[in-house]
Amino acid sequence: MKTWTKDEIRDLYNQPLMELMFQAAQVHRESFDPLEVQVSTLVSIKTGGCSEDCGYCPQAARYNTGVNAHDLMSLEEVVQKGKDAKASGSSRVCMGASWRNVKEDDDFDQVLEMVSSLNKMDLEVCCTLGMLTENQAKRLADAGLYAYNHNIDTSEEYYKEVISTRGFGDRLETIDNASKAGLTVCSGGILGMGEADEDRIGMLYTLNLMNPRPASVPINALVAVEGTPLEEQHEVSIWEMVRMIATTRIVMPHSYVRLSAGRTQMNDEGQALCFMSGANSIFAGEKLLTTPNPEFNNDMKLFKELGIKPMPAYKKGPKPEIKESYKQRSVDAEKPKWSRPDHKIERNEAAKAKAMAERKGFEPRKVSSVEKI
Ligand code: SAM
Ligand code: DTB
Ligand code: SF4
Repeated sequence: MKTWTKDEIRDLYNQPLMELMFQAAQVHRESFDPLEVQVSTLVSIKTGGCSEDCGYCPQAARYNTGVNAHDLMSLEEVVQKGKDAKASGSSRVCMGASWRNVKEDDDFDQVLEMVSSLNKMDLEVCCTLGMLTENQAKRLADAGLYAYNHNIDTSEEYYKEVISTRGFGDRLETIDNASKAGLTVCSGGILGMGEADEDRIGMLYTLNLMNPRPASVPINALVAVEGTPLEEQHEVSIWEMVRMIATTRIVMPHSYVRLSAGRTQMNDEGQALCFMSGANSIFAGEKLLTTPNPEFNNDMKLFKELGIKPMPAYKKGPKPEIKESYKQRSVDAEKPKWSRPDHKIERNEAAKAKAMAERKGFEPRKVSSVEKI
């Protein structure tokens, strides 16, 4: 498989858009049926109260975003969400938790039960739980997990301008841990955080160097949430999304390219251009993790108009077998040493100060799951 240099990716990215789209559409047809799009449902199994300072994220406890925080969902509730997702045509469920990293505790044991229950329903199961060790990844794989989502978000250089509480290197290590445990990796990023074209190119360069490459690459448009440091960012234009999706498709021809957050900002025609340019996966359902998403019926109407069908589960790999060993807590010999660079990012500090001022005089939110900041 071709590994692209940064110069080559830049040349691709900077082509006239019409040419880029045409090439991407051709490449798409070589590895995928362009009339099939994977439909995945997000379930926020633990919401808000997060210790991190990710500048884009409404779930960071330090910003005042009005997110309805809750502790870990019950197994029954997740099973019901899985049934609903399947009934509406999703072949994949992605469970998200607002954690910095996984810990070997009762909550993780419960997540493992959720994974095995959804696997038994023949759904492709994905999790996004923050940083994780190889042993933790192995337990997830044994429980029947198919994919692990862990975004690098942007280039290594721009990452420092968005997040101060964890390092880019730790993201790469987690991705490596997931791969070593046999999980497929879902990793991509966000457009519209103030990054330059060069950062988008740099992000694709890093993803293309991974071995194995991510099986799926989510391209999110920032959902600018009030109270976050990035609340005033301008919406990403549809042309930027199409350019990024087409370049991603050409650089990683065998990966699913996921048209992820930000679809409520796009019209049907814009989304059709994204599918034409190689996007072949979406998150469906009226909510992403905490922010709105287009209504399911609208998506199905658009699919019908375009002649697209939802893709069945396990099209690219076998369903993982469940191994009872997932129940055994690993005495994590390699105690994770995740870094905390803790440099200062002005806009993150300003958003935190604003939140503290706004909360003054009010009862602090009673959320037992709020982690120590
Ligand atoms: N806490 C875990 C972590 O950070 O890896 C998992 C959940 S986190 C919400 C998953 C991903 O959602 C982030 O890596 C980021 O790429 C994306 N995301 C979060 N907030 C977003 C926003 N406002 N707009 C677009 N994408 C967002
Ligand atoms: C991904 O790349 N995007 C999804 C999923 N992977 C976990 C999350 C989008 C979150 C958008 C903001 C929110 O709803 O909180
Ligand atoms: Fe949001 Fe995940 Fe960052 Fe926490 S670690 S603030 S949930 S993106």
